[in-house]
Amino acid sequence: MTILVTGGAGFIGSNFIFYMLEKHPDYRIVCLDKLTYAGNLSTLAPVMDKPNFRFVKADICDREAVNRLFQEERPDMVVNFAAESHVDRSIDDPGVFLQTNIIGTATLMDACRKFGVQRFHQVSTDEVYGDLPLDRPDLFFTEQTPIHTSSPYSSSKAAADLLVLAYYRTYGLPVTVSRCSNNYGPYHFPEKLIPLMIANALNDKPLPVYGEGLNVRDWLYVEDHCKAIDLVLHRGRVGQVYNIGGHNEMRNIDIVKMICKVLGKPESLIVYVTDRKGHDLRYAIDPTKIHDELGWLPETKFSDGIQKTIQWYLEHRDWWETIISGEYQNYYEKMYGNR
Ligand code: NAD
Ligand code: TDX
Repeated sequence: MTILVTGGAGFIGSNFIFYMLEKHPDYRIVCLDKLTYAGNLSTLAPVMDKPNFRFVKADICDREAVNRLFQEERPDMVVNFAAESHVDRSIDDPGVFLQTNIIGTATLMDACRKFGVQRFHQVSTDEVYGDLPLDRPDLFFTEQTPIHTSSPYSSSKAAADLLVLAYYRTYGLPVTVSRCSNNYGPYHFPEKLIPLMIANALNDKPLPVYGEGLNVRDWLYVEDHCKAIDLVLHRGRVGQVYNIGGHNEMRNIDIVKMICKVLGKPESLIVYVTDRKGHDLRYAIDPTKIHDELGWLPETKFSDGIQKTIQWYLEHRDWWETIISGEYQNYYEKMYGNR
């Protein structure tokens, strides 16, 4: 079994590669990644020398490079993590989101049609459903919830989902789609809420909370997401969408205060800054389908997962300090300088 993992030098893709090489030592894993600002080859150092792992630097939009790789490797399955993934960047400059997230997905699927695969799996997001009101805790996103996006990022992911389902219906491509809630864990890029707050707190820098910090996200430990994708690949029904989430809703402000507490930092570091444009209020996944059909349940409790994550950032200071000392400083100044 050869699995092509795109975007494997990023946060979730790298965790997925580690998980799959451990769980299925007889599989060959080929990682295709463009190494954008979010991709980090050093993350994959622990597996780089494994005989059943190969890394290829390429853009999923590059039809020639993608076809060449399919010709060489003839993957049985493709798992597409490659994407521009940060909402704030999509608000600042949507173009590359449309290119990578939509055109890139189509390019990969065209190669799948040309060479034939057992499965094309699209890693999607709960953000395609838009948001839920804060005063209706009884409402959740199911697979039947209409697509209703807010940001250029989520719109590009929704467009990709629609294309994936269209390739199933029109060409019979054996696809699956998973829509997961917010992940956290090791190798999370420090532009995102949890790693940003950990890194800033460790450096005694202000902790920028958007608006009043009352927006709610449904947090899942990254390894639980990887396990769910593995299950969908092996036992999921072709043509189906599976929601993934662990009923772990938290307000942003409570997360930030928890990080302060664990690190022994004062809450006076918190600053309330101008809200994100179009900021989604609440995400909450109903995971009944993946539980009933595939027996998936989240295994890591948030209180344990956040401890493990903070510990990881304490022990891997080099990894994130290298990132935040480079080009990231210009990004940070642009996003937060005048906020
Ligand atoms: P990330 O930004 O950490 O990693 C993205 C990876 O894709 C990077 O390694 C980057 O170099 C690569 N990439 C970007 N453009 C590329 C291109 N054109 N060609 C090849 N590689 C390219 O993202 P992440 O948080 O790991 O998210 C992975 C996937 O999971 C995305 O599709 C995202 O939409 C989805 N998702 C993320 C979350 C979350 O909480 N992070 C939740 C649900 C779904
Ligand atoms: O500095 C910040 N301050 C702040 O208050 C940042 C970076 C974020 N926030 C808020 C905005 C959100 O309400 O925290 C919440 C989480 O923000 P992000 O980490 O940017 O994640 P989100 O916008 O929820 O999107 C994430 O989950 C779904 C991923 O980045 C997406 O790739 C995934 O699809």
